[in-house]
Amino acid sequence: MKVNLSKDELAEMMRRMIRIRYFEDAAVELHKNGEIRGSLHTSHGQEGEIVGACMALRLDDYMVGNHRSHGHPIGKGAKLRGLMAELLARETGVCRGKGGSMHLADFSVGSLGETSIVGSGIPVAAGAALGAKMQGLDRVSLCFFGDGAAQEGAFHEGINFAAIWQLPAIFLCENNGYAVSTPISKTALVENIADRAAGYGIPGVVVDGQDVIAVHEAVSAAVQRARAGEGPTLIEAKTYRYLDHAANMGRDLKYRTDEEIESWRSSKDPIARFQARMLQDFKFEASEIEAIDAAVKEDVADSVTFAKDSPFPDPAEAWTDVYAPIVA
Ligand SMILES: Cc1ncc(C[n+]2csc(CCOP(=O)(O)OP(=O)(O)O)c2C)c(N)n1
Ligand SMILES: [Mg+2]
Repeated sequence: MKVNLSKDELAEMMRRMIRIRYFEDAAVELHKNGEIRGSLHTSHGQEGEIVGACMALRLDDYMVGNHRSHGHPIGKGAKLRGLMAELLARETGVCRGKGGSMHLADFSVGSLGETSIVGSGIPVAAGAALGAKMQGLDRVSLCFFGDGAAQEGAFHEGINFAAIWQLPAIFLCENNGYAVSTPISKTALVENIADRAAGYGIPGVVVDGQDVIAVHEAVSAAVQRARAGEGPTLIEAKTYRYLDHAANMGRDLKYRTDEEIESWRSSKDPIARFQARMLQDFKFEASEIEAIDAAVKEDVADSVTFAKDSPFPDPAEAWTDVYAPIVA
């Protein structure tokens, strides 16, 4: 589906991709210093599919992430201060410092949350889509999950449920080729995860995840179908993560070569590719892109200052906001 994007929308695509990249660059540094505790999964290399998908959604549409999900709320339009404060476990974080890197949720942009349980977001997204349908809202629900998650039982149950109820859901598999150190060739015999859509009676689409516009067009078509009451779509974005599975996790496993990583970085980087198109096809001036870049750098630096200046949560409130109140 061809989408006519305005110059402002194209600029916004670039802005959101580099917001993710610089935000995560900063997070990696903070993790190295020991200021961010616990594990940190980054999406360097995957910014194209994240932003292409999120920008096909409305602000009030739902989005569910996974363990590698700093980029998803940023792609959906979240402000950086609350996200960075959450990574640094501060009271001003989007989950008041009690969630951390793997549990960002920002309801103000429809980001329903993330969990570290691989595959668990798929039924949650189906549930959000069911809720929208039952309430007569024309919202859609998009779930990001990895190629590893596509091998979990929750994938089958969540997608089949959404299919039989014709729910307004989009299931977006971020196929980055690996689940930690296990290549997709060892976990699935089908060539494409999207081929499995046929088993649920829904459309399956494969898209180049390094091409932000191609992803945007594929997801826009799925959103249109979903809003029209025609049910879910399974989209597989072929992509790649540049860094280790998580910070300090997996470097010694030697499951992929430096050459492989370098070839994706040098010839398929979603930001560099889109920047080239902005200059050649969309007639941006280099100075316009530089201005976006400089503003994002400032915004990321501001989020770090804000987070560091914020207090930690009061230990007396350890249980506040953790459980939903029981309604009799
Ligand atoms: C149910 C479950 N099984 C195993 C794990 C351990 N684990 C964490 S991330 C991960 C790999 C997930 O791979 P994929 O879904 O491809 O996402 P990616 O990390 O590549 O983005 C695994 C196995 C887990 N957190 N939850
Ligand atoms: Mg993966």
